[in-house]
Amino acid sequence: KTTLVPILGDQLSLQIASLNGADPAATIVLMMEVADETTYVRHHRRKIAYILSAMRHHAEALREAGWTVDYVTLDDPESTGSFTGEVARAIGRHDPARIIVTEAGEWRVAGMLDAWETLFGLPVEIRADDRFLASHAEFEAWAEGRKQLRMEYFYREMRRRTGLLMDGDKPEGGEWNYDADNRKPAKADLLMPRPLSFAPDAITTEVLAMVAARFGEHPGSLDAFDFATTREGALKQQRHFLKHALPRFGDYQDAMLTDQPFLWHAVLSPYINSGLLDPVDLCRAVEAEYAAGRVPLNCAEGFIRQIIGWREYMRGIYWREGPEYVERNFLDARRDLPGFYWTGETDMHCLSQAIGQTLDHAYAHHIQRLMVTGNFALLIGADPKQVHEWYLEVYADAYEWVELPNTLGMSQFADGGLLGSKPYAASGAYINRMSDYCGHCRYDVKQRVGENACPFNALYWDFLVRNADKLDRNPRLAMPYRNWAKMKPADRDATLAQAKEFLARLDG
Ligand code: FAD
Ligand code: DLZ
Ligand code: SF4
Repeated sequence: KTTLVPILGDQLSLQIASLNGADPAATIVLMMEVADETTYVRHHRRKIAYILSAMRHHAEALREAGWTVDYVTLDDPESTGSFTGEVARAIGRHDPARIIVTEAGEWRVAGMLDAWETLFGLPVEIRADDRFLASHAEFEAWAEGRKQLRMEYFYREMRRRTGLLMDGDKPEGGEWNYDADNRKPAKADLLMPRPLSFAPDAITTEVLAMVAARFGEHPGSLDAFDFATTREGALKQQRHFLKHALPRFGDYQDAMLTDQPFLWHAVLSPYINSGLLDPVDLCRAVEAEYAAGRVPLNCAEGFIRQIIGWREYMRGIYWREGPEYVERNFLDARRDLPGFYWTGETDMHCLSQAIGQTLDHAYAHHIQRLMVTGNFALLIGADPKQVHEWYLEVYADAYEWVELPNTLGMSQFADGGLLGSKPYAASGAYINRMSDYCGHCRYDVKQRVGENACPFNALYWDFLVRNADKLDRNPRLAMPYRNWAKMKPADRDATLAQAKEFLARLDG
């Protein structure tokens, strides 16, 4: 009898744990395109096209490697539309003795896998996902008994564990973190790197037609789709990044420029999260660039920290906090997310840039997500669950385990400070410092009140005042609250009136 190995859409690696030690002659790999996964939120059409095309290419790669793959397409007329329904049908087709599966990436799907053993009356082995450095138990053990969780300390553990950028038991160069050298504003120039473009092949072309026909109601553009959809393609993009963008990654990590969607970022997250690229291999390749003298330490360290630090840490928090994490709303924020998040049609240039490129490419880089779209949602008091769903929909790299802690925790402060010691709230001055957006905007970033005042300015103060009972004892916000107290009463009134009027227009 055979073993059935379901491989989910974010498990696209030939080394996936569920295939470890398996006998190709006695294994049926099951891959399932299912309606439930494509519609549990209204995913960006580019994201669906990427995932389904990468799945179909991965099925080919598995077959070439000698595996028998049973692949169910989305338009299969018999499809039940769910993972559980499709596994049930596959059991009917193959009569396996057992199921082996790699743990799911999200609570929603983990619940399905947990039910299979009873439901199907078959042994079901759920294996840990060893593409991550820290297992759930290891993260728990690290977090246990600490008064406060901070990414920086977790990150140092991961450095020691992997030996990445370590000089014996000391960090390379003497410091763990070189962020002080990063975060410079950038200027556009002709030598800026651009990610590679991959022309759709026959498989991708077919998927694009299916997605266009089926997901008309979903946001986002399919035009000029140019993602890699194979491991080879993703590796090409990885090499391109190492050579052309990594050498300045750290310096310009927080910079934003008009009509420059990618800057010196890797644009590799969809490939890492779905399994085409291995995160630790990527970090080793980055370390090798540093060792060869081609990349400065601040860039290599900054990049490696994002992956073995932030990425792992977010996953740890997601599983530790449990399925109720999504319900948290520390600031009691209730406003609907404005409609322009789905069109990009706003006269605030920073938002129209960040949202516009998101709809075009299913991509925005970290500072756009955190300090433009996230910051604005935070300032207006948008419902964190709606904000979460928007981020989960619109980015090609979005899976709940990584998106939710970033959005609800880091960006919206809805967990009350588990992930960051203060909310990432900022006025227009921050955006002006890190970008050229304000120079192209109809608003004046230097003004707080009046018809041309940058909306972020009054909203920033309104946010602090509105949430004073929850935030004014935060030592990291002492300075802005002091500045507010020092402001003339008439200026304070005018600022709050300005914010109130803006919010009323937004709601209207
Ligand atoms: P680079 O800037 O080049 O960074 C390199 C890699 O580091 C990324 O590919 C990613 O794997 C990792 N990384 C960097 N920052 C983070 C982080 N904060 N958390 C986890 N990994 C990180 N990232 C996702 O992968 N999926 C998401 O759904 C997601 N949602 C986010 C939502 C919000 C509100 C915010 C503020 C951040 C979110 N991030 C998410 C983190 C980050 O913005 C993206 O990982 C990054 O923009 C991906 O682009 P890149 O590959 O060019 O990254
Ligand atoms: C995101 C996604 C989409 C859009 N479609 C599928 C699909 O049809 N089949 C599939 O196996 N996976 C898909 N995925 C990714 C899954 O949602 C992801 O693998 C789970 O969330 C893991 O917990
Ligand atoms: Fe954004 Fe304000 Fe700058 Fe306009 S002036 S781009 S709204 S920060």
